[in-house]
Amino acid sequence: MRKAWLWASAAVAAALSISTAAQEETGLRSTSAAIGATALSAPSSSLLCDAFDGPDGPVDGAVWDVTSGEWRKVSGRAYTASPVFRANTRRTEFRDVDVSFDLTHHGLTSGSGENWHGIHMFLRRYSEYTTYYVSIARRDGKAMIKKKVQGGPSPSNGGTYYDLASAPSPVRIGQRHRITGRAKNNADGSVTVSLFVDGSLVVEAVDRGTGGAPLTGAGGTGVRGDFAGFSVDDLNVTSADASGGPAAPAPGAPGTGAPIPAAGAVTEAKAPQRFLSPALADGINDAARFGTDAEDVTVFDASGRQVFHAAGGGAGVVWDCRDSSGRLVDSGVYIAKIRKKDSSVVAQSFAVVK
Ligand SMILES: [Ca+2]
Repeated sequence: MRKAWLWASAAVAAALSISTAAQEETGLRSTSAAIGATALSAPSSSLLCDAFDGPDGPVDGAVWDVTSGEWRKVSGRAYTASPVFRANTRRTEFRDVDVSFDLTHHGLTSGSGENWHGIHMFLRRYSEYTTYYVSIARRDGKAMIKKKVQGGPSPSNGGTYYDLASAPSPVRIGQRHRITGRAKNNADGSVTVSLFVDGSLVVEAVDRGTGGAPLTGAGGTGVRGDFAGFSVDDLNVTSADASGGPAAPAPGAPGTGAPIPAAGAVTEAKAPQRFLSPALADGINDAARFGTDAEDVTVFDASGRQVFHAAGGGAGVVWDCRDSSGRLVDSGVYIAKIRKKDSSVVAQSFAVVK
């Protein structure tokens, strides 16, 4: 019962607060505008659609094969903050398609790491060794199109990555963007792979056989994250037979993310933080700081297990992401039940990433 209450009452903010440090490190602020606007075409036929609605919990295992990490539906969006996240569609018949989804990048979950850490998409994924690979937002601020081919001169997990094209990524941390990846065969046997953000073409590559034959056959698609916290909604795979840009996104979906919230007033019971990165210990989002209006705070993990409880005593409760034994909690979604001075109870959710 307690678990049911928690998930039913947890009003999960769509826009988590932003790690300024992570944003600066990624350089995403300084990225330039998209390289070209593209006319929007009429919606194509939908081949696969996941709105991630329904009860909170794991994403639909009949649709998704999550081979690494965790992907959870919370209030109708799919969240992950797993350091190594891989989710592939079980269906693999996608050839000339647009793969579109609503993306909010909540920030990188590690203060240091490789340039390629970030959020990516698979297109025409034949296997973990052979796929087109579209980097949507990387630590170094780039969007990139790559191809992974089995074997090759410098194999990584059984395949070699070849860079096909790159450009600055327009994806901003804390804002919602409509992402579309496209793979399309050409009459001459080459394959064009494109990335659109909010309806504009960002980067495109024509594969004429880099590292091996173009991947002209049908494959799966998927989403990948490396040390990134992000959420996804309204994923659609549509036929890319129609020429032109991706189908117009739903009104209000792209680029309409709420502005970065200001720090909450110190009396506000809820903490201004939503996204906690305690392992970094850099003073930014290391702890949830509840205001003095919070009489006491109890924090539960996603399974309903209590991990923390404290009374404010007029000074405000601080949860430093540690459980009662002092151990940093695992990465995941946590719910705080906050009893206010007027005895009313409010819930607040947090994504903890280490
Ligand atoms: Ca949804």
